[in-house]
Amino acid sequence: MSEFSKSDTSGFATRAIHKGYNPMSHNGALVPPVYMTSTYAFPDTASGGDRFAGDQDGYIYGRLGNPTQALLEERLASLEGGETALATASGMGAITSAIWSLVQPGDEVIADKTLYGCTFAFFKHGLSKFGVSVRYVDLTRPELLAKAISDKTRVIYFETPSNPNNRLVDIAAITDIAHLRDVVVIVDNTYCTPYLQQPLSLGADLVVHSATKYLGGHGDLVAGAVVGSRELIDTIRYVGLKDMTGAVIAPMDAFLIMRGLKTLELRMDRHCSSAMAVAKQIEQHSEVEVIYYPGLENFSQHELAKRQMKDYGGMIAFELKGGIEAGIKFMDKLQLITRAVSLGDAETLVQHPASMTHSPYTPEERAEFGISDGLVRLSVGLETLSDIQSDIECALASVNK
Ligand code: 7XF
Repeated sequence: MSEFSKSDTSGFATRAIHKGYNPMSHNGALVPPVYMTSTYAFPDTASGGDRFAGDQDGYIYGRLGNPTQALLEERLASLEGGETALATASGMGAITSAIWSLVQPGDEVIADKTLYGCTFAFFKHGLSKFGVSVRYVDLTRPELLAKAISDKTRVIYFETPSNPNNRLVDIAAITDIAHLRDVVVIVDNTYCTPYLQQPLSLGADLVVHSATKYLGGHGDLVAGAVVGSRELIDTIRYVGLKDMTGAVIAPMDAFLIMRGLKTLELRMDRHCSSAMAVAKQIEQHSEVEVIYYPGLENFSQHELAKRQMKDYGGMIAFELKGGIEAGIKFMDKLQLITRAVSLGDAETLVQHPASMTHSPYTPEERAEFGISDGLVRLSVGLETLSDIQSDIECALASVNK
């Protein structure tokens, strides 16, 4: 097969495995080569100058691009349904490169009330320090956005489902309001991956990812990505990344993400089916006060989840009746499930948002933004389901002992 026969009408898994690569152009190598180089030779001096001036195609220097990275970007763009993509050194590299490219002093960003802790910290300590104000609006209620948006608003930013408490934001409803005012909508699609949700098809302008999570999928790298129109991505690459953050992805990490992408569909199906079973198990347990999983019938935004997501993901958040003490006891009793931050790995991971991923928030901010102290976050992995479930059962049983 040649790369040309694999157009965008191919299925998701086919594009995740083949998109943009023809072995026959690479000595028959089945797997794309890794270009471990920081710089590129110019055929002559004039060509070098022409490339810098943008008058000639061709690689210049590793901070501006690399062929292994370019192939990953082509695949990510195809999977998200975007024109093009930029891979970065981390999820925070993607978020900061995008936002620094879009704002200037005096502008305003509107962000949802629940965000990953370091995204919140960037808004609070980064943007505000340089004259960009951030207004936090509960975007689960789009009518509040219509009231909050102003002539100063340049960017609307949210996660759906949100980290850590799985609140959902109606992407189409938000973009309808934002686009009346010419505001760029950025959606963090880390929890879903493009297999479960494609924000660009619902009107969003940019999608950002922590590729550290499901896209890489094996807990062995830190990386990120931004996907969107060529106009926006070129600005983010040549201004935000090249001159401001320098958050360049390493070629080997680009290669490893492509290896992960080959099994993304398979892995996500398994994450989703196991998480659904685990969520039902936790929901019916007598020690459990509240559980947030979009696939449960009792989840307050279940109808939106059905409409917006292909399946309900691998992330569960819950609180035990005994609050934070019971939650910590539960976590410490787990034998198989690993106490660690991050998510989307083969290993099931558990963490305590208030003291870990969301510790950049003050206790008052956490209370205001719905991140309760007793919340436990579970990233359901790919182990044998009955082993995950019996570990949870034993830990829950020992909470009151
Ligand atoms: O820079 P990173 O690759 O770690 O990505 C930052 C990031 C961006 N968006 C979302 C929704 C994320 O979850 C993350 C990273 N979150 C990890 C977590 O929540 O466990 C980080 C561990 S402190």
